[in-house]
Amino acid sequence: MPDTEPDLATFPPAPADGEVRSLDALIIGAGFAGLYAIHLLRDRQGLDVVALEAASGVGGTWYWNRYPGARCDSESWSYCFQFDDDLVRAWQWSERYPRQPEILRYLNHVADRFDLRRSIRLDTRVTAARFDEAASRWLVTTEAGERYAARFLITAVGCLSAANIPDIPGLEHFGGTWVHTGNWPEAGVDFTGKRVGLIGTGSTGIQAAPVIAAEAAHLTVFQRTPNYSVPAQNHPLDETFRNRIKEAWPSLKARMRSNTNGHPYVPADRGTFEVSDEQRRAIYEQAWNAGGLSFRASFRDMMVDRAANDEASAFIREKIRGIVKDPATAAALTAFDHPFATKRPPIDTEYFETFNRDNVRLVDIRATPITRIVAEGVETRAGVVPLDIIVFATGFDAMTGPLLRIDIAGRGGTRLKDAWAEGPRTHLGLGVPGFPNLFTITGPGSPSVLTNMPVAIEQHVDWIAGCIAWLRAEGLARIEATPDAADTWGAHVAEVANATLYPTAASSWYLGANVPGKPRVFMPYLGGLGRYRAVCDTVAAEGYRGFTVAP
Ligand code: NA7
Repeated sequence: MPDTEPDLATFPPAPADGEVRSLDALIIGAGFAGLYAIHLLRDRQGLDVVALEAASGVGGTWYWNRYPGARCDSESWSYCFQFDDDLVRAWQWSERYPRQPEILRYLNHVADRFDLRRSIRLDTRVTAARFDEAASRWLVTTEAGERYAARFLITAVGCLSAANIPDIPGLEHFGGTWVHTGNWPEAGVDFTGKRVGLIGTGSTGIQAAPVIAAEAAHLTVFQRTPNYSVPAQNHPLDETFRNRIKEAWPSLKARMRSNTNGHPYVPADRGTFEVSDEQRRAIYEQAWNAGGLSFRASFRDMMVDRAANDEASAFIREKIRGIVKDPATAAALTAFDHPFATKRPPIDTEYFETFNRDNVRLVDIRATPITRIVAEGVETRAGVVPLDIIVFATGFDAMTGPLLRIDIAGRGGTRLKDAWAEGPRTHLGLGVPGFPNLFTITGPGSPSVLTNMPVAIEQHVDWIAGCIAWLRAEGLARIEATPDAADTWGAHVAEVANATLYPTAASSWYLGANVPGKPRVFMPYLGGLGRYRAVCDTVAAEGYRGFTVAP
């Protein structure tokens, strides 16, 4: 439910039957990345640009993820566009962590404020893109058969937009309703009086469980991997706080742009064992009470030293055991198999407290695996759990999934899915060898999901727009990442990851390990957004080192 209904009359018209609509740049997606790309390329460079968006409204992730409890884990006032100070001043965030409808309202506001809708075709899913070498153009086809030819193809498809629906036998026989959180119906789902099964305990499941439990007759949470979570400590924002942020904005913005993570908090520069046991405990307590993702920034070695990480883990385990009253449930919730934060750590609002409710039960599917879905509900080795609704909070085919679900063919007809059969291969997560003039916003190999996303997105779009402006100024028609540059960058991404604890989490989506058959490659770049920005700037300043260009 976009809060502002789009005005259909202002839409770019569909190409007529048989027509191939010619463009300077075609953008796939109208979330944060697509919206900003339209603004920069159309309004600052005067390019003929269209964005094609599969959804019926703008917003990307925030259009689709309408599940109960959906919220951002970055602080509202930092999770926004920074390119326009007037926009920053104009928008009032109501809570520390914004709910999905508020972010969607914000993105609709941005679309209106910058008059972006006239360049967006909604309900238009891109199915294929093929590079025409003779004309140096991308030929793009949509599900409805519309055709476009564009000099530049820019994917703004998001990192977490290809829903992962597990292949559990028997789903088609289920007598109730099932839904995936990343594809939530606009009309909502009424849980009143219903027996609900929630499969998955990542960030999404952990946000949804307390809200569903409060509405449903009964909730069964099916947990495969116990997850650490730190309280969000969400609260409303008042005028005084908002004014303080606005006054300090120039320095906060500079910090977010130069920081490792794009967030406003700075990771502490102290080692876990450089302080006394009492001091360490006090620091964890303070971080727990402050809440949010910054818990992992309370010591500099938490993500590189197993013993340091174990200390943080032990603290969180103890906290959870202090909340959950039933000892068996508490034990199942804290039987962690990976170091803290090596899988994306959720932040929650009363997730663990939810298991103290009479109408909530945890089923540990490591102990009693799901065998199949039957008409009455979910069958595990311990018997059938009768259900009216199954909610799949089972995540996404992350980072590469949204790109590979489009049939993209580059030079010589090489398909992206073949080029990436062993895992993604990119230069800076921005360009792909063999795929000229294709730019991947927050693609695999860029810091993306390990940062505050809008900051990473702006950096990418700024760089892409700068590159396109340079190509045009130089009279160049093509740019393409070299295989050597992609291999060198890929090796660097792996080397940086391997120096941390992140790759030790066996089932992490950062590694592609949540999707059966997906190559195990650590996809996001862990070198930090500030450092990455400097690398990208140097590449540009040196005439796009690692890319070849052609007239
Ligand atoms: P996640 O973090 O990938 O979590 C998915 C959850 O679903 C996780 O607990 C998985 O268990 C579970 N899962 C996945 N497949 C299955 C099957 N087949 N059976 C049982 N359980 C399964 O996705 P989210 O949507 O929560 O979060 C995605 C990101 O959005 C998040 O990290 C933030 O960046 C925002 P597993 O751990 O794989 O054993």
